[in-house]
Amino acid sequence: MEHENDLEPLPCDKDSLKRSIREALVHIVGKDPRNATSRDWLQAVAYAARERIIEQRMYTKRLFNQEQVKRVYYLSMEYLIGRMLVNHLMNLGFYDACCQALEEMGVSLHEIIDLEPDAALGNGGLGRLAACILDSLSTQCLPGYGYGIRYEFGMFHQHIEHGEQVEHPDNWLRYGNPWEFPRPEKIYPVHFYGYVVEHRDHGVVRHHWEDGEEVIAMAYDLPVPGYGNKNVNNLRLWAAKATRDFDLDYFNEGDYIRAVQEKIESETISMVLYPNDATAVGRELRLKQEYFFVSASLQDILARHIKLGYPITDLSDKVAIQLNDTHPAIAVAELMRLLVDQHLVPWDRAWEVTREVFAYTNHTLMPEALETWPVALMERVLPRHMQIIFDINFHFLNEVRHNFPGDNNIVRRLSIIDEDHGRQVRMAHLAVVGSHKVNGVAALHTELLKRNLFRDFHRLWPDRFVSITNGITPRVWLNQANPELAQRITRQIGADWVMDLGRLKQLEDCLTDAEFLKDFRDIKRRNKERLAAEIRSRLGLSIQPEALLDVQIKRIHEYKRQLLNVLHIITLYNRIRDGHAEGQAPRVSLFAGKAAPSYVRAKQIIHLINDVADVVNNDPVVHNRQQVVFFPNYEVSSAALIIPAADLSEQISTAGTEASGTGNMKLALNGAITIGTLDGANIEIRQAVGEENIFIFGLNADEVDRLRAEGYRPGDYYESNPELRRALDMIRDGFFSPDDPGRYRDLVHHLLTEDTFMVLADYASYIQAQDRVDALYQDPQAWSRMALLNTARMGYFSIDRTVQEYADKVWGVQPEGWN
Ligand code: 26V
Repeated sequence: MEHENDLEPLPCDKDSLKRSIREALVHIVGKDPRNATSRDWLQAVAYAARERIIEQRMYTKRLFNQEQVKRVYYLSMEYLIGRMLVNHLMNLGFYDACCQALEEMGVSLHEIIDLEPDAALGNGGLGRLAACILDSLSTQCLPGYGYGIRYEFGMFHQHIEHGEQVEHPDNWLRYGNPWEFPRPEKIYPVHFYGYVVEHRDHGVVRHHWEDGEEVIAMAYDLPVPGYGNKNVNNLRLWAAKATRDFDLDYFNEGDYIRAVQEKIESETISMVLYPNDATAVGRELRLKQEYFFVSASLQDILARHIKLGYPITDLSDKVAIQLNDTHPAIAVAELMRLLVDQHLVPWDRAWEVTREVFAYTNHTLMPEALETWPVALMERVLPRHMQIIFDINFHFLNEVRHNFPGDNNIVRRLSIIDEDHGRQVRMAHLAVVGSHKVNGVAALHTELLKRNLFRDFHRLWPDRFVSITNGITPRVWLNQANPELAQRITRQIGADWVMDLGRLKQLEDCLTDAEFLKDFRDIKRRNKERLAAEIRSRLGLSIQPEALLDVQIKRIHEYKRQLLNVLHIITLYNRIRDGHAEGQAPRVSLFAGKAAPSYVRAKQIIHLINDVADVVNNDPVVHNRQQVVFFPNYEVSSAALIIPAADLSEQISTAGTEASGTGNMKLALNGAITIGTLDGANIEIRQAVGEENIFIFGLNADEVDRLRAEGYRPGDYYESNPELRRALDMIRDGFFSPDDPGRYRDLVHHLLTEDTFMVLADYASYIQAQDRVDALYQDPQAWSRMALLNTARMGYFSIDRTVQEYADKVWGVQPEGWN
């Protein structure tokens, strides 16, 4: 593939990096090295890295084209990729050289790392999973492309003011983004509104979508380097641009301001990430965002396919598309439109191709998260798609009738159109019908999908459903986040674990190695000190590094039950004040997480945590025996700081509600012990680490269902458990909110009467489990042995295993050369 115009690959030794950094500083950033700021140096280093990355991207692309590979496209509204500098330097293998190069120029890499803003283009688990999958696709040399939206504003910044969450815009592009390559020539029109005209062409009915508005999608490429190889994949994010900079009609009429206003309105499509996690929003702008990035991505995928000379009807030989939840599910109708209306493929053949191409991952069972769009809205915004969905549904329901003759109820239940709630398009149904595989993200989750949400679909097409348990990337969540532990492990068992996490099993041999165990403990301690320093500088609070660090870090949601944790904290507090906690280990309870701005009860939970923290942290009676921290603005970079320091991992959702969880895996990998329910991937974590190495409590999913069916009465638990009653009374009566004693009356009332997520039912069992945690922590040897076993047994939860399962069971793609 050599060509006379090819470059000499840029060398990656220290001196070459030094030269590149200095040149970038002067030529690109435009600064004199004598008075460059830390941020200028950060930009310069990023440019030096990206020069090398983009070369490898070019060769990767050539190789994939030449080898005529099948590509997998991941369609996701969210990518929580966080900071990129350390990741890229480590994956490319010149982190150390870069560190030295900078040092010789009088700059500390460590000091500039924190200046990089997080790319927070996602809400939580779903977005972070997408980022881990991209890392794995590149690392495993799989031809994988991400497609998403280049939000101008990502996840909001959370400030805590007087104990309450306040949202601030995330202007992450303020200083520019050195990792992205704008592609002003990669543009596609995306159409909205208008109407459909039918006409006949040699006896065939054709559809024309006319009038309405057009927005331009422009590509920005973020190269995704693999670890330890030369493979660099691509994440393509779309930004909305006005079709013409100004609408000439208005312009000519002299209405200059109106012309500019329309430009701005069309560009709002990619302006902001919806900050909802687990509640569908049903707003027109959200639908437009979904269609905008799906349409651009599919046009781009088809253009590549055709440019490479492949016939359109062979699409599924060369293309697999994964739908990350239903957010991109309109792709099913869009691909049908492109095939039938634009490429004139007959309907039946187009439908075969479509189903072979798509697969759909479901990430939640929460009913309020299921996306539905009013037929009237869809008809107005996407008139041709609404027709196509009706046609898909017509053919599909015929198949249902054929399979279940005379059963009209099943037809109604399976229909893509929900007729019972004012005619809505059920996006999950469209996704299932239009895919050849549907997967849940953990074993229990897939079982519950088959049993509940997709019960009828499972009866119809049992083979369509597969379970693929989530995973996490060891590159980010151990190698980068916990460098000391990573190096110590490498010294013990070699470096292969970074790409083959199962190797950590060998650490079991160290259970009796006093020196290794001591190092393991000391590293945890230093990670806590690092976190403590950050907490001191952010919050002015000094936490005890010898205390048990108990963390619950995730979105704030009732189903995740931060309230259960708070009830335990209050119980401990009461025991200390009563003098009933003499032998108790000192404990720091740390929370971090954002609430959806419109989710009133979740915001109240944040307020309560901060109110309880205020009381506990300022009570001289508990001095240093118990502390409570709300760590503000949880994001990928704060996760990387907190996780390596944690002792105890709170995974306490009501059984049957958390699809998988991935924080549970990150924490266990870093030697935190889990206290959790039999929910999501916790079940598989228990299986992996052994039930003696995890603290399981509470009702299981079947018991939750049974109790609910029998008639759950939370008041009974309140009446019969004095410690629970006392804690709830204190919250209700204003003990933690003396300035506003009624603040939590409604919250407690809800717990006593409805308690949707059965906090009270699991309280007693949770407290007992916490007592066992406390007892174990008193025995540092036993604790670190158990912690080490958690680290050693996390191999299964590598994202590389997850991605291999997708590649084999769903996509039919293979690794392609390079190593
Ligand atoms: C829904 C919506 C509705 C429209 C507005 C924006 C929006 C954003 C996100 C969602 C659903 C989020 C679902 C989600 O994040 N699920 C999490 O997925 C993780 C990865 O599979 C899994 O580990 C978590 O258990 C699951 O909660």
